[in-house]
Amino acid sequence: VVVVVVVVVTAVVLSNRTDTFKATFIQECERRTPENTSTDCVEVWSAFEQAYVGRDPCQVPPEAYDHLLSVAPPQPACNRMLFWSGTKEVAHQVSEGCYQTMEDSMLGSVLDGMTWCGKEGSNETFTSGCPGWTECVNNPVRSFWSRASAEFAAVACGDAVVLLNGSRDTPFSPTSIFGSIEVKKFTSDRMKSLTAVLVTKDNVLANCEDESLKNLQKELKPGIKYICKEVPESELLTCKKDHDQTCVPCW
Ligand code: N1C
Repeated sequence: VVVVVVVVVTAVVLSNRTDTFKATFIQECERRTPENTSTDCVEVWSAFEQAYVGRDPCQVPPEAYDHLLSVAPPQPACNRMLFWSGTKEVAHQVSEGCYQTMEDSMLGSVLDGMTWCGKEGSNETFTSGCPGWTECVNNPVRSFWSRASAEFAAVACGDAVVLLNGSRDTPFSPTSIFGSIEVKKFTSDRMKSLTAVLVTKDNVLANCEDESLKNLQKELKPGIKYICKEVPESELLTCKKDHDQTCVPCW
């Protein structure tokens, strides 16, 4: 009897794990999808779980999400695209209501802050005990952000912005998603310019003359204009507050 109870309870707990994550995913997807579009959130969910369910969580490459990205591609907003690296919090404070970050896309908003993975021989989605960001390269979470960011950058158009961290030694890090993936996906037929905003806190460690920014410039295709500005974080936030919802650029 005890064994049966344990087995049943375990099964219920396990399926609840998948169920909660799935329910949240579909609910968020529906909340974020305008009614007049053809997006079917149940279909989006199955495209999503197909990427990692039943697989070794260290063997999920970015391409596993190809189908998902074709079912739910990010929509570009020309002249309002905002990228970031090492500045996630301030980037979202500044972009709110005005600029589009990856997290403003449907998939980005649904999955931001989430952890998920599968297991060989199981059809469950696990939300704990999953490999960390650097534990293995091909983990489900890292591969998702790599693949989705590539798509987001590939459709970027007009004048785009990236907020980089000027309180770091290397504001443009070649191993970051921005440095290793997004920059390489920008195309000059769509994108006119990239403004790199070096956001600094109390300790200013880098300015627009920084070596790492020369590499950023080199990575940009000819035809994409490069602009660099140094702006203290406090100034950005004050400006945002003063011009709330009018969307004047604060750099
Ligand atoms: O590696 P990063 O920054 O350069 O990645 C940021 C860059 C942004 O421009 C986004 O478009 O790549 C995209 N992106 C996300 O949108 C995102 N949301 C949440 C990349 N990573 C994202 N995360 C988590 O932030 C992710 O799980 C990982 O742990 C960090 C990467 O942040 P970073 O090093 O500051």
